[in-house]
Amino acid sequence: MSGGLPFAGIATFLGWPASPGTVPPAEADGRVLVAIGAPYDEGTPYRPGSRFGPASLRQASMRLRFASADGLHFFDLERRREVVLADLAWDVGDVEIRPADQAASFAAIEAAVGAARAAGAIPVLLGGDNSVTLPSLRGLGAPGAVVVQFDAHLDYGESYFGSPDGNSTPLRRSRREGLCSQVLQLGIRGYDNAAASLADSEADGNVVVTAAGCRRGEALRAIEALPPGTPAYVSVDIDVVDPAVAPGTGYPEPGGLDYPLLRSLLLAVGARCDLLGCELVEVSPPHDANEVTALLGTQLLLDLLGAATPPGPKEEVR
Ligand SMILES: [Mn+2]
Repeated sequence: MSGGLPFAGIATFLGWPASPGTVPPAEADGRVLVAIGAPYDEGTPYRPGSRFGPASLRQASMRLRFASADGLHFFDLERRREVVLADLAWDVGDVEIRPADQAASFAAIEAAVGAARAAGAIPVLLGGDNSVTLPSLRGLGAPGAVVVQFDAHLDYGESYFGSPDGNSTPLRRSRREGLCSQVLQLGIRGYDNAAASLADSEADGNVVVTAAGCRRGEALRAIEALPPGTPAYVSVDIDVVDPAVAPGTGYPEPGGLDYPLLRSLLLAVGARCDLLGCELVEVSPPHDANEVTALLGTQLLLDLLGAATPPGPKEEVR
C-alpha cells in the first residue's frame, strides 16, 4: 500500500490486500477474514443509495491505515490492549450485481459468501441494503447459527408491496427457510414495525429487544444468555444507531443507540460467540454528512472483529 496514507493508493477494506473475485487458499491454519462488497439496494422501497455503501465503507476504512499498517493489529486504548482481527484478510471486491435482476444478484451474493465459507474464512459483507442478508445466510449454510441482528427494524414482514424479497423481510425469510436457529433482534423501534411482525418473530422463538430495552441492559442480558461459543452471524443495520449520529441511511428512526452502547454490545457478542460471518448494511452515502456514517460503520466492524481477542487484565467495557 502507499505508505499507509488513507488518501493514497487503491482503497480496500482496512487496506487488506485485494484479491478480486477469489479467496486465495490459506497457507496456514488461522483466522481469515474476507471482505465482500454487495452494492445492491433494489430491495429498498424508500430511499435508495446503499449501493454506494461498499465503496464508501472501503474509502472511510482507509482512515484506520494510520492506526494499523496491516489492517489487522490495532491498539484499543479503552481496553488497554492490542486487538488482532485475524491472521490474514483479503478484500475480494464487489459481487457482480445485475441491475433489475434480483435472482441473479442474490445468486452472486450467495456464491461469494459461500466461497469465503468454503475457504474456511469469515465473510465480512459490506452492504447494500438489508435484503442482502437472505442470500448471505444462504451462502453461509450454517442452519445452527444464531443471527444477532442490530436494527431499528424487525424486517420480519411476510412481504412488502407484494414482494417477499425486499429489505423488510429477510429475517423472517431466513428463519423460516431454516437458515438460522434463532434471531436476537436488538435495538428495534419506530412506527414502521408492524404488530404482526413482532408477533410472528416472537412466535418463532426469537428475542426482540427495543432500543429502550437495550439502554436498560436487556440486550446485554440476551447476549449473555447464549451458551459460550454459540455460532453466530452478526448483522448490523446502521440504522440501529441514532440518526443524529448516523444520518447516512435509508430509513432513519429517532431514538437509536449511541456508539458507546452499541460498541459494548458488539464486544459482548464477539466475546461470547463463535463468529461465522457478519454484515454491515444500509449505509447510504448520498444521505451521509461528512462521511460520518461510513466512518462509524467501519469502526463498528472493527469493534466486532476485534472483540474475539481475549479480554485484557485491565479491560473496562461500559
Ligand atoms: Mn433497518
